[in-house]
Amino acid sequence: MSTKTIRKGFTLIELLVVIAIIAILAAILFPVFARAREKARQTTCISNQRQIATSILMYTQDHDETFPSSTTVWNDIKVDAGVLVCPTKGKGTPIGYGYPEWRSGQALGELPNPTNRLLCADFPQSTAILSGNSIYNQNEVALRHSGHAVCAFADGHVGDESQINEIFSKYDFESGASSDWNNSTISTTPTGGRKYLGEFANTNVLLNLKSLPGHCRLHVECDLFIMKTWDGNNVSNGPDIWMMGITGNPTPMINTTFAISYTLQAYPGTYPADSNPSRGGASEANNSLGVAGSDNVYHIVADGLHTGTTAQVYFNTNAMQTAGDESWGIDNVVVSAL
Ligand SMILES: [Ca+2]
Ligand SMILES: [Ca+2]
Ligand SMILES: [Ca+2]
Repeated sequence: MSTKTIRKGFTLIELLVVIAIIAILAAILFPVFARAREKARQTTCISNQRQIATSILMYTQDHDETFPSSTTVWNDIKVDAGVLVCPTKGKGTPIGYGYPEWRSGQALGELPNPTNRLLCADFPQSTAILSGNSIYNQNEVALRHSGHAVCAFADGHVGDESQINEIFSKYDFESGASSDWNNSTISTTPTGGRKYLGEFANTNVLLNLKSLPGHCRLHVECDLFIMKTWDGNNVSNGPDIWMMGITGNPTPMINTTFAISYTLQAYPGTYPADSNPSRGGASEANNSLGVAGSDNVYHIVADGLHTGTTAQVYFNTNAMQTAGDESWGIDNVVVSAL
């Protein structure tokens, strides 16, 4: 009588193969599940922002077609608290959305192209540095939905964007100055190795912008590097005035002085009206650039009235000493047409 062994269970190899297959399937499927979940959250976010946009537009209709102030917008629009939560950001952030500061008090009729004028967008934090959930620039829009931000626009439509249309020019000079600039002098900071446009003493630096979208004003931001012995409001070896403006406008957007080797400067005020402590209002610690003979970095923000498809922004000084004595440069220039 022959006995045939009947196998029970699996061999170790079979078990390992099954485990390997499960692991491979899991590796393939888990990212798909994560993407599907994120897609669902994004859909909720789009629905939230559509309600917010509708509420902002209803408020606008009730207030002489004027957009709400960025300081009161979240109270002005009457939406359920849950609508203000971006599901990707989570309930820990009660207001997940930001309102563009530059929309404050603007008239609906002023917007040349409502289809690309922002009303609301994913915002990185629940309490903004300046005022409650206001967007001041591109960096304050959070690209948290698979590299995109959900944004609502002034015509009521909602889309997902990787770039805000209202911000069209950004220059960091890391690979030189583009032909938009009349001067291509690039230097590198001793500390941090930042490339910037400069250094200059009495150079009139011009930025020529073309093919601008329809707008009523220009918003310009830059990091201004003030280097060596600036004399501020001192009439001896000064005043050391720095200006930024739009060519053709009667007054510059910024007209101020900076001091490193004198006690008083006009910034953050205007020259000649204001006297403030030297090196005050800087956006970084003293000497963060490591320039021999001291330096300060100022984050300059200004708006100027402008219409038309081309514009020229100027950055210059008034009767400075030589670049060996005192100099300046600019970095991270962002221009928005609003
Ligand atoms: Ca740079
Ligand atoms: Ca000097
Ligand atoms: Ca001087």
